[in-house]
Amino acid sequence: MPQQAIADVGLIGLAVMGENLALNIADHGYKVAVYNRTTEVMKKFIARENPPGGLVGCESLKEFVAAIKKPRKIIILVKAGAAVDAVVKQLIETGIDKDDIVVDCGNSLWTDTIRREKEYADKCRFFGSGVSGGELGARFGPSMMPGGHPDSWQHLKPIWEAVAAKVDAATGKPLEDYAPGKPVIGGVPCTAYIGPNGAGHYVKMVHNGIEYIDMQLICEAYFLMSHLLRMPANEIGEVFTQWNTGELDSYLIQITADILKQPDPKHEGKFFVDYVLDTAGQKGTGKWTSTSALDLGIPANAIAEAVFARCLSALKEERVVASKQLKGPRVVAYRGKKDDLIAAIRDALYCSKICAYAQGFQLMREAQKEYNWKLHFAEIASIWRGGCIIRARFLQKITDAYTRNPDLVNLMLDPYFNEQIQQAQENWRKVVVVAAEKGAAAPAFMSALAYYDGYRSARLPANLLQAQRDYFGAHTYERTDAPRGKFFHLDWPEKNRPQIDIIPGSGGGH
Ligand code: 2AM
Repeated sequence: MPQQAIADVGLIGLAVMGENLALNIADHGYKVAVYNRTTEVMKKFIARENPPGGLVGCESLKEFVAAIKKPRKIIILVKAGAAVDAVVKQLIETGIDKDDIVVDCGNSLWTDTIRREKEYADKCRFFGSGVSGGELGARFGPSMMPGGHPDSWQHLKPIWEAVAAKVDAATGKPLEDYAPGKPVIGGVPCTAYIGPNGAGHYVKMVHNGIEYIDMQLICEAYFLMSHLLRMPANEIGEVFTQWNTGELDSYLIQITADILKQPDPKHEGKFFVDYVLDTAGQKGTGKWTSTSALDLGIPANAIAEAVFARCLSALKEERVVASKQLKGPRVVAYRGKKDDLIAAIRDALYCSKICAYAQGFQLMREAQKEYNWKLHFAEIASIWRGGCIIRARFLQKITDAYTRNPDLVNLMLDPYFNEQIQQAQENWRKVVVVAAEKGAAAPAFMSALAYYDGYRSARLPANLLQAQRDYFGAHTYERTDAPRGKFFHLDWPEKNRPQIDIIPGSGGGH
């Protein structure tokens, strides 16, 4: 049992992310006090993993609090939701100080972080930090998105910068030389102060929303190659390996190539992926991103489509029944040149990915207005270059785009990305046409294209929509021949009006 404050930092919650982050921090020369509600878990961890003196195992919160140097820096890595509040309250009851910094590193809802910072303000300095990179990221370098009071950040910064993933300063490529006890030296850390209160958790949530659509797009590319070209998994894996040498170079493409080439452990000569049931789970961050987009009125339709694609996949039994009753085109196989379609699918994936990121960044732009943050988009893109699940060569290009123009309204309007879409859009359209013609579901490719075409339309059919709203609900409309902000209502012919009571201005809520 530690007798005095010897630890530089404390960490509560020794599930795999917590354990790995503690080891990562210890690798950088910090002494970490660790505590877990179930003491046995902590004891096993210490017995298995105590790097030379780096961890201080604590059996009680009292011991834990006493072991940490003041002002204490306490990281919480427990399940998002009620457990975070439970732990903070226990720490307060145990006796932490008002200027101790309590950092929630879980996937918390940003509004909870805003609420917690206020709620615990007279008891401690509550801080929220997104952490991305899965188990391996936590162990050897995640991307970290800290949000809270800037004074608290000054205390955390050296630790965050030490443990975060590193990228090469010149190329932006991740420096991934993983070895326990031998942290990567040099490079630019994948962490930067995001903003006050819930900003870090918000940006982490959008990161996850983008991750949803990134994964869905890859899955659609695989699906089209598999269904239209009848390619076996390993051959598709080779295509992904090839794609990973160009603009699409990314962690998700790389692991997809590995997964597709993986033999099945139970069936000789068969591929693992063919035995995985096609129903996707989700933990909610994609839904949160989409809900936030709906709340803020931002058309993040491709991100939402990725969430719905998971929902649709989960209706496995219904789909099996429907597959026998709802008929599609008779001929499914593609009759054109295989290599041409593969190249077109690559372009569809690339263009859709640009749209997906455009939506994610547009959403953050709107959120910063709502919550009074000043987000630094080049920096956000730059800290996603390494450590996190969406790390990709592409993120250097986004960093460059927002460095060129920090006020860029939409990523697609950046000259580089505009040019990229121009070069690839014919193929993108071809893939959407082929998928529709052959009856192969490619919702994210299609939805991203609809976003692109909608965004570049100076005139959309909302003129008719607004006229409809005025007709049945007296919702008023603006005119093309009058200044913006001036609203009109037409006295529609009485005989055509529905027989309902209309309260002007409130309408039927449609
Ligand atoms: P446990 O080992 O005692 O279950 C992920 O669930 C991590 O969060 C685990 O370390 C778990 O501890 C911890 N955890 C979950 N709910 C908690 C709570 N209400 N209080 C403290 N720790 C909790």
